[in-house]
Amino acid sequence: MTPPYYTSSHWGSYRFESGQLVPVDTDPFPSDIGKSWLEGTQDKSVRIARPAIRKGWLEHKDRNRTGDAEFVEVPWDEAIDITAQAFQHTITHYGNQAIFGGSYGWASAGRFHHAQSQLQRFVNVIGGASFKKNTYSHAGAEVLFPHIFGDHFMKVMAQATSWNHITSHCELIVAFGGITPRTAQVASGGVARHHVSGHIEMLAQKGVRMVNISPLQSDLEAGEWLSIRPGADRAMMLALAYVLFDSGLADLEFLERCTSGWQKWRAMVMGEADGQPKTPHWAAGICDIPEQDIIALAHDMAHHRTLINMAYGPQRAERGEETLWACINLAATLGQIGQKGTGFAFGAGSMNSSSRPVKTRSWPALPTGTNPVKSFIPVARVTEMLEQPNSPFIYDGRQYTYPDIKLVIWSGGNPFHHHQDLFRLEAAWQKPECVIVTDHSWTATARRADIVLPASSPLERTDIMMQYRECDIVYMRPVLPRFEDSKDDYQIFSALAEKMGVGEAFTENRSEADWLAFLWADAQQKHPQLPDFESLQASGIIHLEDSVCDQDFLGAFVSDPQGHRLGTPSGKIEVASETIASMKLDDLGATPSWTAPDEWAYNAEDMLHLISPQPQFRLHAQNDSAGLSKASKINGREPCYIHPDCAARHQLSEGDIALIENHRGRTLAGVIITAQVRPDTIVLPTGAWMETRTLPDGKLEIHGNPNVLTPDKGSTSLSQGNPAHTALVRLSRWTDPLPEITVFNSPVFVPRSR
Ligand SMILES: Nc1nc2c(c(=O)[nH]1)N[C@H]1C(S)=C(S)[C@@H](COP(=O)(O)OP(=O)(O)OC[C@H]3O[C@@H](n4cnc5c(=O)[nH]c(N)nc54)[C@H](O)[C@@H]3O)O[C@H]1N2
Ligand SMILES: Nc1nc2c(c(=O)[nH]1)N[C@H]1C(S)=C(S)[C@@H](COP(=O)(O)OP(=O)(O)OC[C@H]3O[C@@H](n4cnc5c(=O)[nH]c(N)nc54)[C@H](O)[C@@H]3O)O[C@H]1N2
Ligand SMILES: [Mo]
Repeated sequence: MTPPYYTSSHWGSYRFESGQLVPVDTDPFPSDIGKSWLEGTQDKSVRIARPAIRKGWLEHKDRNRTGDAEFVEVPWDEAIDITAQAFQHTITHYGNQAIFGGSYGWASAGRFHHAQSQLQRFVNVIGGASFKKNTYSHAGAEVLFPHIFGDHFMKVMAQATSWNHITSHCELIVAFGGITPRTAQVASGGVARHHVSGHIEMLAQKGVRMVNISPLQSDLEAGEWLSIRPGADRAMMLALAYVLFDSGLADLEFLERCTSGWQKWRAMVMGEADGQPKTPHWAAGICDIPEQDIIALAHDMAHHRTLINMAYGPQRAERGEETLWACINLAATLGQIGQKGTGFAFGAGSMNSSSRPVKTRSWPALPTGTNPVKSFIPVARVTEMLEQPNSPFIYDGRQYTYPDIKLVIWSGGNPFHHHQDLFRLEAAWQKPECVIVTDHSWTATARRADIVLPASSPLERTDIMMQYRECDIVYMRPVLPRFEDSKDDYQIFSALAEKMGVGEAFTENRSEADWLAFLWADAQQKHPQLPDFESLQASGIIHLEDSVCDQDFLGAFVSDPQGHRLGTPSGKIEVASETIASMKLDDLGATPSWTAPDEWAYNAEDMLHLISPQPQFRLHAQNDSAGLSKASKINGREPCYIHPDCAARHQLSEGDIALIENHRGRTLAGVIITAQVRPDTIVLPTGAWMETRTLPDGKLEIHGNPNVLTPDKGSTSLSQGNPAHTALVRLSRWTDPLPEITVFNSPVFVPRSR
């Protein structure tokens, strides 16, 4: 009997049957994203078939890394030789810190073939590399939470109020940025059962009031919509707190018992600190929510069991961590933190794994060793690092220095999708001596590399999906043969390590099968109830008892603040922080306040806010060439969503192509007209593969990639997180002939010159 074939991804787990990927039976709300996975993986025109070296670099080491470069295909042994030499050259002449191995991105969900882990292990055995801290997802929260809650971000998130408690006990959900099944399709490390839709349905059936405070109605369809101006949440939060203090509804007992610095916070809210009382009237003029609605909502919050959720999105914005802090302070002022199903949540719908705390379940990971190099960047400071080697930067209150990078290696990530201000990145990208990419597809980043090494895809390998919040373990079998001459990242780094004389240190003489057995043995040690490896292989999927724990965020602390002191200097929730104040940052003080973002449509009338959310039909830029994503495009471009009034003002009709531009860049997107978005806001989801044309008046991105428009600067100097959701743009109809999209065709391959 042939064993069952299962595989898994960040968007779901599948059985492979009659040539199709069928979502596992246990998944109540399978994601659509998987529908195009097989097709995308088999797309010959986007897959990288053989090692390829950019011709200009191969022949005269030029750094002209543009999207339309020509490549020379070379045999593997030559590619490995050249790549190993590039590493060796960098190490010999500049030292290991001149290698950038930060390589952010969302490659495979498998535990072994996780591209970043493989890369990290490789660079560690060759002496280390400069690296990155934090994520594009929530750098603001990662740096802020230790100061406010006194613990590591992941540990704070592990204490989240469980969905079961929310659905059982909550009477009012106030959701900044919504709670949407769109983003809950995904979780880092894999999904087996999607559950957020079920909880939202349950809340709707119970008639729980849900308030979606967002520029986009679909962020919580089942909710009432308060259409807030992007970037203005902090003003609304301050005003809600104002009503609570002003009406005697603030829980002073909670503030006194469980928080530190609340008088400073109240002084900021009431205007004693800066002369501006944060009244609903004041806030209404900023956030565009009527004064009466703010007052009414504050009263409802105080009179109901209320959960305040903030999606990750509003935090990926200018001063995003300050908004998050204000949200925490609002919840503290309400005083319901620690009670059943209420209080504060972060990103309850931003990932499938959010608000799903489990009893400690740790899974093995590929051991990556230690990195002897200490230089790092906050993840989204990559352009600045390349532009300004040896210059200082501030991060979490300390000053560091950017490394002088000569070699960049990226595995399993796509900076020409995920980074902001991509034309600026493209210019900075010409600075290193060598850029190496391993990927399975000719992404915008691969096209801008010197050495491109074809990785196999997750559908072509054996692996294990063990996600820490899931109760299913999937033994991933290859459902396709490895594409053409592609190799696993493990094979690629093994060959490179071998060439550089550290082969054994990298492989420990283990094959893929040995590593999987090794990881499984580690899992068994952590969880003795797990069956042996052969049983895992035979069954393909193992269902464990669901260890979700029903708990409330900071429940233990709130019931006994002295007995369960937090790890903050005060032992309490810091609604004002002396530590942050002592950093003397230009852009963040002792307690959250309001400053308008630098880009603020209120002051610039012909400008519109651009927000660039996660795409409905893809994971970021993955499988953008395949059916599901392609079918959503308009004339081949990513659709943008605009309000009917906005469309009328700019003489745009449904299906037109819009030119969206600002001082950083410009892009072409298809037009969808909907009353679900604010009239002053354009929604252009992220992830269209960047393709540029150089016109007489400058560069044009032709595919609808929002990141040629978004700003590249730290959200604040505390976290230096990315501010992707803060940008102003102009909108007009594109009337010139439409440039053809060619980014889904293979690059041009040429023979090397004699
Ligand atoms: N404007 C805007 N920008 C954003 C965001 C936004 O909301 N708006 N969101 C940000 C966020 S939260 C994130 S997390 C980032 C995501 O940014 P990325 O993670 O960089 O985006 P992906 O497209 O998922 O890139 C993953 C890459 O890994 C490759 N890959 C997959 N499997 C393998 C493998 O086994 N081996 C190798 N070598 N490669 C593999 C895929 O082909 C793909 O190119 O984007 C950020 N950028
Ligand atoms: N389908 C799909 N799901 C995904 C991903 C994907 O690529 N595709 N990526 C995953 C990843 S890596 C991450 S980190 C999470 C991210 O999860 P989120 O960050 O929650 O997702 P976003 O769509 O960026 O943002 C959520 C919403 O915030 C709203 N928003 C933007 N700016 C503002 C603002 O100023 N104020 C308010 N109130 N709302 C605002 C937008 O309308 C947006 O729809 O999503 C995950 N889920
Ligand atoms: Mo993310």
